[in-house]
Amino acid sequence: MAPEIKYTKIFIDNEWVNSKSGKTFDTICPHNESVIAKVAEGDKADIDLAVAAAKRAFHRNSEWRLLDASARSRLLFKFADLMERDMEYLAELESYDNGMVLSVAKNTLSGVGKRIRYLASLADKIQGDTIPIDGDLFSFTLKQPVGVCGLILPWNFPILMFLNKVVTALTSGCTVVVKPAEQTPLTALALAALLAEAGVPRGVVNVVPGYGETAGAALTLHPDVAKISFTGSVEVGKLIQQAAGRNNLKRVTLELGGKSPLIIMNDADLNIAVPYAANGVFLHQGQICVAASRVYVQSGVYDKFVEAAVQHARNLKVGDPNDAATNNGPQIDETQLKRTLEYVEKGKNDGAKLMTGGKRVGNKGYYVEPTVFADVKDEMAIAKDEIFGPVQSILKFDTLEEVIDRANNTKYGLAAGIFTTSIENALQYSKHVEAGTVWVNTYLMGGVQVPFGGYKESGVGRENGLNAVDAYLEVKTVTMALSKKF
Ligand code: TXE
Repeated sequence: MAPEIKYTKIFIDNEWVNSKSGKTFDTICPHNESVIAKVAEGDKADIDLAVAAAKRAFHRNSEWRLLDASARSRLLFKFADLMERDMEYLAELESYDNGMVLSVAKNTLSGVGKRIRYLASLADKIQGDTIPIDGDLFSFTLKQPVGVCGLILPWNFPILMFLNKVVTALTSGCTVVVKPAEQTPLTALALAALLAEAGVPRGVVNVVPGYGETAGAALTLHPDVAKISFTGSVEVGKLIQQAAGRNNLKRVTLELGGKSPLIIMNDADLNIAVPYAANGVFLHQGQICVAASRVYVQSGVYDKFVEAAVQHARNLKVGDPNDAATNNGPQIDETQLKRTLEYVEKGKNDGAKLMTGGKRVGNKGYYVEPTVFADVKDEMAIAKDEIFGPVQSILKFDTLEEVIDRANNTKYGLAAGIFTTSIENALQYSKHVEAGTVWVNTYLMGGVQVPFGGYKESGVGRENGLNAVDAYLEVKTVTMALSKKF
């Protein structure tokens, strides 16, 4: 049975409102292409109202600004409790709106309490320094929240992305306006309701569903927004930096795409490497920014690896996200379905060997077969571009030296992996590969405790880890004259 849809309006000042224009947009179920709900379509006028609310809530005398830092933590701990209470419902809603396989949604959500509590616990550890400045002076620093933050979310992991950004911003003492992706607005609205239930004061969290070119762009151009944190495509990431440069030099954190190289050495244990490589690119139908979308296999194990990878892909069951036996659900929308199938055609035309998959499954819902290409060459589109679909591209290499250069020959730098039993190989690769995350003999293993972000065009800044809050803080130096040396 479909989960109940409780919230479809814009959330401003802890109230549910229609869009100023009265417009709505459809959110579509990727499994069967049905309209799940009509959602209020925010644009510039609604963003203006939401930013004004967030600005009021950030006033120095507001309830939010006068809260003790430890009280901010406690409030977010309460939010974690509420999320855990509603875990089943939220997983079902995420799966319904996004097409995420239900077991994957449940698995993703099983760690959210820990994630929120880790980030929230940083609130009263935000400390400045006292500094031994020259002269009869005393200097100290204050770390202060940057102000109103615009948080623009992608559709691939809507709940997780909401938490990484919103919880960190609130922990830092900022107020926020969230613009969820137009494909997946529902869970962000459900989480806003839980934050209000946890006791977040009016205006601290505002959620405005709508399109990127309207609502999203208005947020990036708003003079009262001090910072944008964005996860999405490189193209839009660049637009956001340009927008920041054109108006008030907003602080910008960007988590963008990738074309992550996974290296399989001759000495790797293939029993482990094959399933990790497959999971790395097929989990969530390949709609993962760190997807292992270039698999470089050393010549000594190349044929064996390809054979096992093809077998693995063929065993994956594509189907209804609610079915317990399903491994792969649908792509998010028709655009991503077409994009994936177009890349399959490009791969074939460029001369890569299609080993399995490559076709749409059925004609309702945006399903694609898990696809494996062998004999892929570095210059082919399927080796260069982020496909964001279930397409494994396998390339051959001879030496570690050679493959490090090839792995780095990309505009991206989000993640990388290596399977090897040699510590030497692992360390050389980890040092020289240009990527924000490197996995050794594993893949996709993450945690809120570790920093996450990209080199090169994969992004700017880091999320998570002990320094997660830094991206939402300004450092203020205070210097005082004293009558004698302090
Ligand atoms: O991303 P967009 P799309 C990559 C992936 C995918 C491609 C396109 O390769 O195939 O991007 O996906 C908002 N000003 N990733 O089109 O457009 C938009 O409304 C302000 C990687 O969905 O970048 C949505 O909320 N905002 C990725 C968000 O940006 C704008 C996750 C992302 O949408 C805007 C998703 C504008 N001008 C896609 N235009 C990852 N890094 O995990 C759009 N938006």
